[in-house]
Amino acid sequence: MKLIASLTSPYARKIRIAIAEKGLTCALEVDIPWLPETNVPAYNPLGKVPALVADDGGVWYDSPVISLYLETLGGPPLMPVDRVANLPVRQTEALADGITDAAVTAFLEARRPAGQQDADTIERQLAKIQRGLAALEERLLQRKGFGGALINIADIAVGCTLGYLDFRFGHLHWRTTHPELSAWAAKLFARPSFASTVPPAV
Ligand SMILES: N[C@@H](CCC(=O)N[C@@H](CS)C(=O)NCC(=O)O)C(=O)O
Repeated sequence: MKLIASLTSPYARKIRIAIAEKGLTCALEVDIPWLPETNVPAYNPLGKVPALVADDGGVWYDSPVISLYLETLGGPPLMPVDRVANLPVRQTEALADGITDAAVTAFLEARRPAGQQDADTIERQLAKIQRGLAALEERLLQRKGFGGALINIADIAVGCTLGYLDFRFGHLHWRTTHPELSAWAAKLFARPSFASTVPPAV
């Protein structure tokens, strides 16, 4: 099995952590989809990481689908088998991924030359991040979709979202305004799967 990933992608980090938590063996092929020489479109027509090449040659993307595929391979389950019990877990995962989408969009917009940036786009994405964080804090207070004693895919997705905010949006100081998430993330970030996948400073 081979994972096509960049080391800074929060979605790819989600899968790297899921693979580690499940104790699966997987080669890592580092590929940066923004570079002209990227090979990512050969695996994923959308040109995005992560993509996973299974041992049977099948290729899977995007990160929620790869997570589902990993569940078929054994190891500790990261989502409930029961479809009804699975819904709040996948909802929390989708909320976290959506915050990441907004953060990535805002980051890319803010990286454009000053005269070409659209302040409204950045503002709109930042509002999504703030509303999303408030919703995550509330869901965590209600323990909705989070794993509790056993880590699940929603925990991993939320951790990768918060890790991405640390990486690109340190100035938002999400810990100050979200104490429940802050205390919860401190324990999560100490796990070897998280500690070993912190994005490199670039
Ligand atoms: N929904 C996708 C998002 C993947 C994604 O947007 N990855 C970014 C890296 S952080 C990417 O490859 N972007 C390249 C591009 O958009 O061309 C997932 O969960 O896997």
